[in-house]
Amino acid sequence: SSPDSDGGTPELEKAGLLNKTKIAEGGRKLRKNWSPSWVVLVGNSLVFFKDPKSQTPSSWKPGNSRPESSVDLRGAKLNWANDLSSKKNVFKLRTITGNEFLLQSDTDSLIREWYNTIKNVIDRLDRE
Ligand code: I3P
Repeated sequence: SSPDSDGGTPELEKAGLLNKTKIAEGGRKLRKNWSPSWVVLVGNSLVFFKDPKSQTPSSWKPGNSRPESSVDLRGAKLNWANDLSSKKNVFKLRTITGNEFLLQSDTDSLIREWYNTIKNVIDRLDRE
């Protein structure tokens, strides 16, 4: 059965530090503002926290820190987007509500892992 088939706590799939910028809100283009973000993939959601390095150690314990924002992956689209940035290793996540994010890491293996993991969740939700 799937990890959350009993309606219990969703399984944490992945967490780590990525560079992030939002580039659209409800289809409306935004000015880029790149910043490091602690990204957590849990259940059907991608959850963004402030960069833990910019906070005191006690303020970023999982139960303790409030997410900055969270993205529902159901119906989302994921695409490599190296044409949308001068940075390398960039992908774009577009939610069903027309919010668009770029996520980036200088580490090739790390960004590929994130891309594949998010893609798997989106594909699983598409099949439901
Ligand atoms: C933006 C900033 C971004 C850059 C963006 C610039 O300038 O340098 O880092 O995106 O390029 O407009 P500002 O700080 O003045 O807003 P990338 O790093 O992703 O290239 P863009 O306008 O070509 O997207």
